[in-house]
Formats: sequence, C-alpha cells, structure tokens
Amino acid sequence: MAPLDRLARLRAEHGVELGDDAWIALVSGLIRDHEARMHALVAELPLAPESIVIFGRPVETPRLVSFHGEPHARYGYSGRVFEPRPWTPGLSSLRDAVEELVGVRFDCVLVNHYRSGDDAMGWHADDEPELGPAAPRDVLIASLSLGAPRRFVLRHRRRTKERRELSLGEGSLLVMGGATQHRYQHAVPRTAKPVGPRTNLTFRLIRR
Ligand SMILES: O=C(O)CCC(=O)C(=O)O
Repeated sequence: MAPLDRLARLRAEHGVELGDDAWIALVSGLIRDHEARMHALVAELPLAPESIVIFGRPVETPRLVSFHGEPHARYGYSGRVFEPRPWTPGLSSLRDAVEELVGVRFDCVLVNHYRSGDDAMGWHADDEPELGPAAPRDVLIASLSLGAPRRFVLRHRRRTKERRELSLGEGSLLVMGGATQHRYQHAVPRTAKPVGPRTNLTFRLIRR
C-alpha cells in the first residue's frame, strides 16, 4: 500500500476528528513486547534530565530525555536547540514499526522516560516552525508509549478549554495530525497514584 494510503486508512479506521482541521488516531497494543523494549531503551540511551528555560529561568525537566535523528534534524524547544544523537538499534526498530503502520519515515524522535508518577510533562504544543512547511497548522506526530499507562490530556486553546483524556502506554500509538498542535495543548500530569515507569517516543519530521 502506498504511504499516503496507509495514513488515510489509519485515520479512517482509528481517527477521531476534533474539529477545526485537528485529528488524532489511537492504536492500542502496537508493540506487544513493550516492557522489554522499554528496558532495552533505558539500557541503550543516554537518558538524563535536560536543562530547559521556562519563564526566563533554567530548570531541569522532571523526566529523563534523549533526542535522536538524522544529522539535519536540529530541534529547538523551551529555549534550547537540541542536536540529534544517532539512531540506535532499539530506536530504529521502533521507527520501522511506526512507519509500517503510518506510512511515514520520521527523521527524528524525542524520547521521554517517566520514572514514576512524580515525573511529568507540562502543558505545551509541538508547534515549532521546523516541524514542517505548514507548521503549526499541519503537523504530523506519532507518539509511541511503552511501559505503564499514564493519563494524557488534550485541552483546546480557546477560552472554554474543553478537554479530552486518553490513557497512553503498553505499546500504544497516538498519531496527532492536521491542526492538533495549533488548536490544542497537551500534558502528562503528575500523579500520586503508584505507577510504573513509562517511556514515550514522539517521532517527528523536521524540515530540511
Ligand atoms: O509522554 C507523552 O505522552 C507526551 C510527550 C510529549 O508531549 C512530547 O514529547 O512533546
């Protein structure tokens, strides 16, 4: 099947239209041996807290981070520019599995590892201009989650801030497309519930 057909089929079979050209698609259990894959990545990647700038002040991310991709895929967010580290065998094999389903060969991946419920991701959108010629109105992101499920919340940017909540983990793939990054922000909130570790990989395309 041609790559564009695969994306269209994924959207038709698993998509949820959010309105205003925003859409998401969720596929459960894409990676069956997700726990083993997560442990292999933790051993393979130089995961560490990243220093970012929030409200003009440097802070460490409350999670471990590693960014990988093709040499051109430099990526700026939260006041920093990140140079890609090379693909590793574990990341390449997960990229292949995502490409098989989505029909797109992503050129970089941001890996976030949440050690416990204390680790989290604050409200933001992946709306940086390098995420494509039509960013942020048309951005494609494939977000693969290994390990324990965590609450993932989308909130509309308009004043009403309507929300959608998903549980992401256990090898699930969330694809966010169209104007989702333009219309919505997302977060993985902290939780006091005991939760196991989780690794999230957001595969992205960086404009050359
Ligand atoms: O861990 C997640 O599911 C979200 C990751 C995320 O928001 C990001 O990488 O921008």
